[in-house]
Amino acid sequence: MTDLDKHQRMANAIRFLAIDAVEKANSGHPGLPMGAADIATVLFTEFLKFDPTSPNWADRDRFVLSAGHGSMLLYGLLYLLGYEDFSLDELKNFRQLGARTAGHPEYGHGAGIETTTGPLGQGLGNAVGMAIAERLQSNRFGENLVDHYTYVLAGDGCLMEGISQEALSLAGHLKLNKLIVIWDNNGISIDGKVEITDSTDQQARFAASGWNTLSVDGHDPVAISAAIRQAQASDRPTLIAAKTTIGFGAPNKSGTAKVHGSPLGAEEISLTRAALNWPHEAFEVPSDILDAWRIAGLRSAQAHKDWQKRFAEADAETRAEFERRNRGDLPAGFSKAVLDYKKKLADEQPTMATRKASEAVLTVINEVVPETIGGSADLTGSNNTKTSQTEPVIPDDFSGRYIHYGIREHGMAAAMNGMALHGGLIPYSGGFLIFSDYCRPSIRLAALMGQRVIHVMTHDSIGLGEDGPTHQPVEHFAALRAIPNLAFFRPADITETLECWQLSLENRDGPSVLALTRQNLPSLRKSYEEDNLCAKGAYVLIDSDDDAAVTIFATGSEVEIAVDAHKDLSAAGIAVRVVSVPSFELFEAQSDDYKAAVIGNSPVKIAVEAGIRMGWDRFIDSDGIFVGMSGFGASGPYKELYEHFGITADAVVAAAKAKLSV
Ligand SMILES: Cc1ncc(C[n+]2csc(CCOP(=O)(O)OP(=O)(O)O)c2C)c(N)n1
Repeated sequence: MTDLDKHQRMANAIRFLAIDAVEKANSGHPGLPMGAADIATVLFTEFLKFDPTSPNWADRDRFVLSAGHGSMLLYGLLYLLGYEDFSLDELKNFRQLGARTAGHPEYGHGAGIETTTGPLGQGLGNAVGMAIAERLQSNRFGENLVDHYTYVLAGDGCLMEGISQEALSLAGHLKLNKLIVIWDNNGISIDGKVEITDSTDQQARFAASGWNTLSVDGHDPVAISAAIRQAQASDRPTLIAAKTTIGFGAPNKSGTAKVHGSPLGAEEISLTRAALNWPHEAFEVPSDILDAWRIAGLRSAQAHKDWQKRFAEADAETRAEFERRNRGDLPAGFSKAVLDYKKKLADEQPTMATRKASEAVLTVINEVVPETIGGSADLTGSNNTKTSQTEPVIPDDFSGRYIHYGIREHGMAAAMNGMALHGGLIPYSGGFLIFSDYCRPSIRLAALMGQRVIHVMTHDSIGLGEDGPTHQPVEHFAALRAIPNLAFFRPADITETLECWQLSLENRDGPSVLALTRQNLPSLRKSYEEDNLCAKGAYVLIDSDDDAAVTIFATGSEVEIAVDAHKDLSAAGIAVRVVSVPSFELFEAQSDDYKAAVIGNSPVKIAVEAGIRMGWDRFIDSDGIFVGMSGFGASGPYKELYEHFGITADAVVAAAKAKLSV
């Protein structure tokens, strides 16, 4: 058997596993795996550094299938290479409930899947983050311990999505030369030929952002191999445009959108078996080819051993620190630093905007948690995310801890997911809360994947004032609270900001968003409490001796309004409680008894929040009083806006009195 024969049979094994699994599931995409099988075979048998027996080896090369609909390409590879989680039975269960082989690759379903992909372009964004993480970790721990490539297989769809522009321009700017994107350039998407919707010169587009670009026949293993070798030697990230035929080998359907999104069908499959000379049963891989793949699975075993040796030779402190960061444990000094600062705040009672409070808190955190990587989407001075410890990361120097992401919210959030997935780092961002819409798809994926990324989102309401309704979040609290497994925090003062930061860092299995104000807020926590009161999501800030006639619930900047209203109502002889609600999600996680006690039985329940009512009936019932927004904001000084929209202590007092008929 010549090398070419062997290559083709190995690639055909991928093709037919995909064909057979899609046929059995009666659902899925055979076209991409068939078209990209040659590329994948070259990449995995000649280049990728990985160890199926140790799939989470920290210094493995990362492979991201950004075109997640071609999931059978990845599952087939993982089975052929000997990853334990991907047995032949798993492949036969493709797309079935409970199988590791979900419709799109799902992070956490099985070792070997580096990220969840499916929403096109996200994988490319994640890969940029992985490549950034590699450079950062390599800078910190040395090339002896961190020295790997990040490979991406992207389709036309990934490159058409807007996120690709943010991702590629950031990667080009940072000169992420160990990022290699292979574009499955098959000219076909679902509606037909790509040329009916797009005429971009992709290579020119990447080159314009500082990429090295190559083009190659994606069915010629020698040419693919040469291109990857060239890419590895580049001082810039590389795009390899690999011309392929979608559904390669299917006599009637290849090169058309017919192989996208539906099984080939029995007749076309038997014609394809004949055309590719693959006379085997469904799911049968001849033993010599399976052996060849399993041998390929061993190709980095020695590299892994060598790495382990180098790791063992590192000093004990480096080893412990590397392992701690990769496990995701916070350093030993973290809790003490938080409590010490909380004591100081209780003494000093500072008044400041929560964005400024966040900076003060971050200065404490960044001192003791060296794995945080800050950043902002060009709003550093507004988001207050840069502290004295965080020098900028620049193209030729990754010793810093702060990334100027540029005006690229979506690319930033996707890259942060990639950094978190890579391991060893805790990324946090800065942006305006209104532009959570610009990165929501990536935030959602962080929640789905259970990744610890922290988004600092400032200017969180009409309280931002003059920038007006385009910049004033109204529905965003509700929209972010709606994402499962996302912790959305709206702290009311500096102590709550500290507590919410602590909770975000301790939330290892999901993302957090901190919604922070532009306007100053007083300290509302009057005494030192060792317990993190925000951990319960809602807590009684001001209790009432008598059975309270009124309970006021509020978040963030509106807790101050609730406290003022409490004063006025108390002066009028009305018993009032105030409940601060920094996080709906954490509140829901408490016991029924706790929740019932916090909500209480006051005949009048009022919620105050400078956003829409959605979600608040949980606290105040449908007949409760909501003091907040019911439409878009307006441009003007913020105090006037609060008056204009009736979000004031006077309004709360008047509404309470009216309801009590006093
Ligand atoms: C953000 C997003 N929009 C739409 C889709 C639905 N979708 C899945 S695959 C696809 C076409 C992708 O074309 P291409 O990347 O060329 O893949 P190929 O046809 O080569 O398999 C579309 C529109 C998606 N998965 N993600």
